[in-house]
Amino acid sequence: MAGRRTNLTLLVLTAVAFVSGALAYSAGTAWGRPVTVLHGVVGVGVVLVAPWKGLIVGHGMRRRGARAWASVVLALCTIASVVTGVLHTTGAAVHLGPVTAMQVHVGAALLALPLVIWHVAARPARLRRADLGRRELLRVGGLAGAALVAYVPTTLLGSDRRFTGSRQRGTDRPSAMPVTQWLDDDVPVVDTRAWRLRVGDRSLTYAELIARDDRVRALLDCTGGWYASQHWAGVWLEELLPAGGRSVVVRSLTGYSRRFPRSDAGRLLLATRVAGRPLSAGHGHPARLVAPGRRGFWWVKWLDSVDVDERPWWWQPPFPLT
Ligand SMILES: Nc1nc2c(c(=O)[nH]1)N[C@H]1C(S)=C(S)[C@@H](COP(=O)(O)O)O[C@H]1N2
Ligand SMILES: [Mo]
Repeated sequence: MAGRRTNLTLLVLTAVAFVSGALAYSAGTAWGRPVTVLHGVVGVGVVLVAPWKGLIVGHGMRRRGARAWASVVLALCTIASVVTGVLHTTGAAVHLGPVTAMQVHVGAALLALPLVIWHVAARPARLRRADLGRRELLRVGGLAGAALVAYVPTTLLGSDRRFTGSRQRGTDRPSAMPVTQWLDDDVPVVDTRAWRLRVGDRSLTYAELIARDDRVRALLDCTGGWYASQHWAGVWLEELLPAGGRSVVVRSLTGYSRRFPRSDAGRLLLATRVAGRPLSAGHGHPARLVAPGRRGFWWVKWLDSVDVDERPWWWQPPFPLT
């Protein structure tokens, strides 16, 4: 493979890896499966193209010497991301000391992102008409086929996983379910006698909420790579909301918040209990949101307020920032 074609192929693979990775993080329901598979296949594709890239890098290093440090960091990030992707997928090592393989996977990719942009801007690969011809399509098809074939065994090794890539931990045993924060929230200690949940201009006490007994069995699937299914109880959000509005914003005492379509309120449970017992501090005491079909980061813990307004639900960062 010529150098220019190798670089173009890697660029396309990298772009698809970033987009499918971000989409796989958003996916909660079964439409996500092809996205996760695509993400894995693209990762294998990067590994297959790596030897050719190695040749190009060898030439470049001899010419540029020490100035190539940013490229070295980019290469290390890419290797770290691919290796941890394989470790998580196959289950070979889900934990790496204090961090998970998944955290390193995403962290390395996020670190690589600005470097990729810099790298492409510094050495733009020009597209030629022949790049979209029959021969190139055959070549790309061959690469895709080989990547797919190589990807299948890794999914068999990791066959106890959900389609999102997550492994079961603590189903029907809330005490065995991990306590997870998106980034840097601390578990707050809440005095339920003083605590109030504000919903619009209503103020609800803990006693009022725990008296409700709407139930749902729902599966929490954290992007950190685990999932658990539990029996949750509380009150459907719809029962508490005023009519109208386009979206509902659910806020935590910590400031963490997510916005939902108003039409989802009938499927969102404001939970005070799990497996028949009040929530533990770590799992959201006094009350948390249960958002069936959505990834864990939507399940706001330690509720403080709920408001309806006219903004569209997507008027928020795609992922939380705290
Ligand atoms: N307030 C608040 N709620 C939060 C988070 C957070 O950081 N802060 N993390 C979310 C994420 S990423 C997940 S996976 C679930 C984890 O719920 P658990 O700790 O009860 O397992 O809580 C969600 N709710
Ligand atoms: Mo999560």
